[in-house]
This record gives sequence, C-alpha cells and structure tokens, in this order.
Amino acid sequence: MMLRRELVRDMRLSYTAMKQWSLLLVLLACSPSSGSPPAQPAASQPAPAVVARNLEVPWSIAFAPDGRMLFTERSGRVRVIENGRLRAEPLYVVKDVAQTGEIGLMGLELHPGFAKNRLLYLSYGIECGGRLVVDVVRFRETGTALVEPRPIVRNLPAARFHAGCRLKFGPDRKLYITTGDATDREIAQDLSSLGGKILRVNDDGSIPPDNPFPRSPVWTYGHRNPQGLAWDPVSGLLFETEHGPSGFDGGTGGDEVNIVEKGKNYGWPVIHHRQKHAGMEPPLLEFSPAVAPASAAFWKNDFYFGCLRGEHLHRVVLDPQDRRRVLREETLYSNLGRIREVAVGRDGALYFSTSNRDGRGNPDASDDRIFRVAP
Ligand SMILES: [Ca+2]
Repeated sequence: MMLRRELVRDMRLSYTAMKQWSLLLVLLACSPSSGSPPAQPAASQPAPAVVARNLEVPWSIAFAPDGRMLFTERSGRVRVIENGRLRAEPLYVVKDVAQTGEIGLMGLELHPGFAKNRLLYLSYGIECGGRLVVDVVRFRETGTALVEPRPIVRNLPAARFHAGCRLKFGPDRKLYITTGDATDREIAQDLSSLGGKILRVNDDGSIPPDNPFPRSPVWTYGHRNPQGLAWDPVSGLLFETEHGPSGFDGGTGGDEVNIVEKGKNYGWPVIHHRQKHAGMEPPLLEFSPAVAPASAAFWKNDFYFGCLRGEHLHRVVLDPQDRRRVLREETLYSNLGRIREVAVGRDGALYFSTSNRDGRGNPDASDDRIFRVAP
C-alpha cells in the first residue's frame, strides 16, 4: 500500500515536471525565429518561366561550364537540359538505386575543374546486405554518358527517412556531404558514426589533413537531416538547412538554418528548436510549424531555400555589415506546391524545382517542373 502511494506521488511529480518541460518547449517553440519579424509574402515576384515539366522529383541541379543544366530525378535518372530543351534520353540511370520514402538518387555535383577533368559526383541509396546505405560515387562525363564509376565514400548510414544527402564543393575545393541520422537519433552525437554529420573530403574521398577530427571526414556533427548547403559570397560563411523533429521524433517544427563552422556540435538530439546547451550551437533561424527546408543557395547576396511542407521559396535578407544578422524574411511562389531544389545558373538566373510527385504532394498534370527566374 505504502509502495503504491509513493509510486503515485512519484508519477505525479514526474507528470508535473513533464508539464513544466512541455510548457517550456511550447514557449521555446513559439518564440520568434530570430530578431527579425515573421516572413511576409514578397512584395514583387517576377513570373517564373517553366524550363522543364513532367519530371519525377528533381532533387539536385548543377550547371556545366558549357551551359548545360544537369539534374537528378530521385527515381535514378540523371537528365540534361541543353539549349533550353530537355534531352529525352537520360545521361545516366542508376540501376541499383533504392528508392523508398525519402531516399533515392539525391545529390549531384560537378568537380570545380569539370571543364577539364569532366568529373561528376552522385549520392544515392542502395541496399547492401539487407539494409539501406548511401554511397557517394564519382564518374567521368563523356557528353552522352557517365563512365568509370568509382565510389569515394561508401555505406553512409541511411534509412527510408533522414538519408541526407546533398553534395557541394566549397570555395576550398573540398567536397561537403550532408548525412541524416537515418532515424537513429543517437548517432548524430557519435563521432565514430558518419550519420547526422556534415562531412568534408578531398575530391577522391580521402580525408583532408586539416579536418577537425584526426583521420575523420566529419566536419560538424549533431545534425538531424541536413539537405541544404551554400556559401555566402559576402562573408564566406557556410549556411545549412536542416529538418527538425516531427512525427515519430515527437513535436513539430524546429526546422533550422545554421551557420556551419569547423568541428562544431549543432545539438541534435540533445537540443532542438531554440534550446540552448553549453558547447552546442543554436540555429540562426528556427521554424515552427515545420517548413521542411530542402536546399540552399545564395542569389544576389540573399539566402534562398525551397520548402517542401511550407510549399514556397524562402528568402532571407542578411545584414550587409553582419552576415550573422537576419534583417527580414520573405516567402515567394506559394502557388506551386512543394519546392525542393534551388540553384543559380551560369546565366545569373535562379532555378528551382517542385517536388509534388514525391508521395506527399498534390501533383498537377505538368508536375514535377523546373522553373527559371530571370536575373
Ligand atoms: Ca540543431
């Protein structure tokens, strides 16, 4: 009897603590994302032109020095647009791609020396020994095909959800790779795991000697599912977008924009939303409810990213004097459904893709599409 009374008291205490904790979380979640006012619809939105239609989840876009646009479709195709026309035949098809949930053919990036060496990188999910992993594979592009596949980073932790995997070369000519926590949240804090990280490798997959952790490709850690990377042309800072906890992780929202710096810990799963913890970096911007940021690019010195759940293109105007300070946020193109990739062409135009055929959208007859906004 005594034992039961103590148990009830303990339960009440923990319930009270839980209530206080929930209230704190709600307060944190409702706090504005930064010192700036909430995002407003942009005052002027130049009409975007359709560049390609009837696509299947265009995930990643890159521009060759010869003017061609190359992009991935999540189902495994690498496609080409040249002279304004979509080539009917894919440049390459990843035959063994594992496409389920959020995983499939994802990242595409060209080597900074592509004009001479024709090296192209893809990241995609495959099944290996009954489990899902992501490989980063380097190819040589011939103009009509991809040849000489060479995996440079293998067996990244993956799952149907939270599989990353964005590829971007930095101004330092190193390849940066975003990896998700593969729904195994604890690995994000585990420096021996490559999940929940931003990795930095040489163009052949070897580890640069100036990485923060000896003999490790890990650049930063404590990430949940980062999918956007872009370097600010003004400051050189690396901006990242990341999906916050939702669904089975509990809560909603907590999507992040972070400034990513060598060796730092971005908190997941110890902190999320706008929680603070010694030795961990709070986000620059936090979004509740979720917008599901899927990409990142700088255009005319503003920071842009596509929003899947948020169904718009998001613009962040930064202080020209202090690039860690947000002046204002705007939403654009809120009438096209889910927006995934955003990229700047060699023609100075902004390109972005819809993601209405990814299983979570309401595609119309012409989805998915790639749009161009004139410079
Ligand atoms: Ca974080």
